[in-house]
Amino acid sequence: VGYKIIIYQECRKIMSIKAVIFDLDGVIVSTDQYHYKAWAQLAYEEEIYFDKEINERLRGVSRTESLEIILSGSDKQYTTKEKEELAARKNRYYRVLLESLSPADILPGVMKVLDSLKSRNIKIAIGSSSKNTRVILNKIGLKGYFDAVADGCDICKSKPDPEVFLLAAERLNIAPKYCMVVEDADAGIEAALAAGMKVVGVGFASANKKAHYRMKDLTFFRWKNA
Ligand code: B16
Ligand code: MG
Repeated sequence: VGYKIIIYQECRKIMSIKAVIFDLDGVIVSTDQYHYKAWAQLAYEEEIYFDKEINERLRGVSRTESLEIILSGSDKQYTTKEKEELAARKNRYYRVLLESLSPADILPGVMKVLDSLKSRNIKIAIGSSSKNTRVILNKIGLKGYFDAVADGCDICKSKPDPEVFLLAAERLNIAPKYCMVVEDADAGIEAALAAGMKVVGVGFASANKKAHYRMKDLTFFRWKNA
């Protein structure tokens, strides 16, 4: 029944899994600062207050929901069409910033964990809210590397809804209870739990006590065969 995994920080906990579903932004690659810059530019142009604390609330949340959070700081009423233009404008700024992305931006410990999973025949997938997932995977040289990709283009309901992770599991043909999610966002932790999956909180979400495992980054992963 898959491999047993012992995670370094909590060696007493052992579990069987057949697949690991990775969030993208903040887990595989650090695009946070690009999202921040692009939203900050938009907020500046629209004369809406925006800071790093507000930005934290956008982590793992879809583009349209992120825009709603930012617009809640404005007195102006925007029409649906105007909101679409704002979201598209932010994405244009973001895509320009993504141009500089390269394999060097893959976060510490990621490649080692991915390779160790592959060598143990544990399936790997991406479960991301981002509609730019394919562009990002391409830029960091991981296009075609995952057994399945489910992203913001495939789903109707963004995290904390479990849809993206359930879709990734379905594409892998593995039952949710055998899947483990790696997430950096509180919304993603909620989504993984709602999907009935195990979840590792990394980075920002390493403070989230609802996660089954928590670690600063993926360099803390340790594996042990069953
Ligand atoms: P896009 P993840 C999420 O990606 C980001 O964390 C979040 O900040 C962003 O708003 C969302 O993707 C949508 O991104 O504008 O590229 O469609 O963390 O779920 O991989
Ligand atoms: Mg994320």
